[in-house]
Amino acid sequence: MIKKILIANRGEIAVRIIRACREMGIESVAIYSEADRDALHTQLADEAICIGPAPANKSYLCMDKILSATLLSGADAIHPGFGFLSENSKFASLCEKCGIIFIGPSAKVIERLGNKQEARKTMMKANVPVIPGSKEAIKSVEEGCLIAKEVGYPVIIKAALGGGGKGMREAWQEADFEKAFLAAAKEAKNAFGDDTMYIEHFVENPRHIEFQIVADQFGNVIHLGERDCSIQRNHQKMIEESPSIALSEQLRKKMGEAAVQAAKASGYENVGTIEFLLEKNESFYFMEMNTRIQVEHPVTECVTGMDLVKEQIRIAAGEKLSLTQEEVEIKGHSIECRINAENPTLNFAPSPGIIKELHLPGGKGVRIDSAIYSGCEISPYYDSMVAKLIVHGTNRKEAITKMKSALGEVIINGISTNVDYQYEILENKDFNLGNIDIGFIEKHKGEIVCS
Ligand code: MV4
Repeated sequence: MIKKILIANRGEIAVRIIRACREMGIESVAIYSEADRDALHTQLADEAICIGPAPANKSYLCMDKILSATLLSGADAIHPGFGFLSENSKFASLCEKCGIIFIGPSAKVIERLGNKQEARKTMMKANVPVIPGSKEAIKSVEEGCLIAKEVGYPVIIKAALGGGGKGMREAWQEADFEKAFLAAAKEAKNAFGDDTMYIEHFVENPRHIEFQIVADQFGNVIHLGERDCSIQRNHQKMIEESPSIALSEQLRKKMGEAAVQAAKASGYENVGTIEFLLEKNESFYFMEMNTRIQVEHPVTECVTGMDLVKEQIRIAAGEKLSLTQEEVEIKGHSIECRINAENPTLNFAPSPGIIKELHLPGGKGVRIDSAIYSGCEISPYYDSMVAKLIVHGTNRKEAITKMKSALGEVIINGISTNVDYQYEILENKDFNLGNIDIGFIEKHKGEIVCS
């Protein structure tokens, strides 16, 4: 039994978790920084504890302060949300040592999957398709150069501890290899304190398709279908949808089985996401596994009718999965637009400030996950995502229409947002045809101008 949960996060995801707790009759404890005294999550939780100054490394990333707050409040468990400490194996391990339930997989599993090179090896052993590339970590530029030739150009050099695009370089021919390798390794050493590198063949113009999996403590694993997250800019996703129109029922089954296999092979527990690259010829490859609840989880909730945050809590409390794979039914089509405090006409520069006037849409099949309110301040210290607008329609066309209608209603005055930019994407011909891949934003930057 879990009676009280400390939420080690802020913003909309903290609010999302507080709501799940309330519905389940579980007490919630918020932590907040000095910049978040008036934040919605601080106000909505049953209790709130200030844990330090605005910079995240003085508050939301301080493991000792968060563990002290948990023990002080008498919470049984910590929900880490996403970002911050959510995929930090040391934090999960400290929770375990303090007798606090970490709502997520074990520290060991987080660590193993956090090393992308190790994860690759685990997947190869489990017969999950991986991108052709090096079998082991690269020991020198010379060795890397030989392996790149074997793998075949273009190649991509990646940091074992990377992710989100850091410590990563493409090399299109042998003459570029050394420079790319050294640059990637240097960036990795700076960002992660480790420059273990590996090489993969560079997949051109793929889609980013990810599968939601759910695993209990008894080895039961199911998948909840996929999300197409190809619409992104600088590794920041902008629009996510489920299902992906690129998948036939047959391909969905094949990729879903690979995702379940991936989770089983890594001893996974709780909810997680298997990221794949999907080529036009339907070849797909494991890229990495995310060991947290994700920003875009609501689109999966819309099409499956499940509550993934409640499922996380039930699993952490030792309950069995509430359904079997056969009972999972994908209904209709869901799209999420991330609304950010940023200025698309100034190269998406962050736009912090006070929201002077606010109107958010509603109605059938329209969902808002947000922590903003009229008069609230968007702090420059944290992520610029201020709301998620999620719609659910009977098919993709209806979902797009609904999203345009909902975006058209949004009023957020006082700061700049990407709402108009999102609207333009939804009007784009290729988007409507489903002609999308990870290069979409770059390819259409001349047409989607937001003037
Ligand atoms: C790749 C790739 C093409 N080929 N690996 C980007 C972030 C990191 N998770 C891995 N990434 C990529 N790995 C191979 N072998 C292209 C990307 C990539 C990407 C992947 C998913 C979504 C958006 C992306 C944007 C640029 C590059």
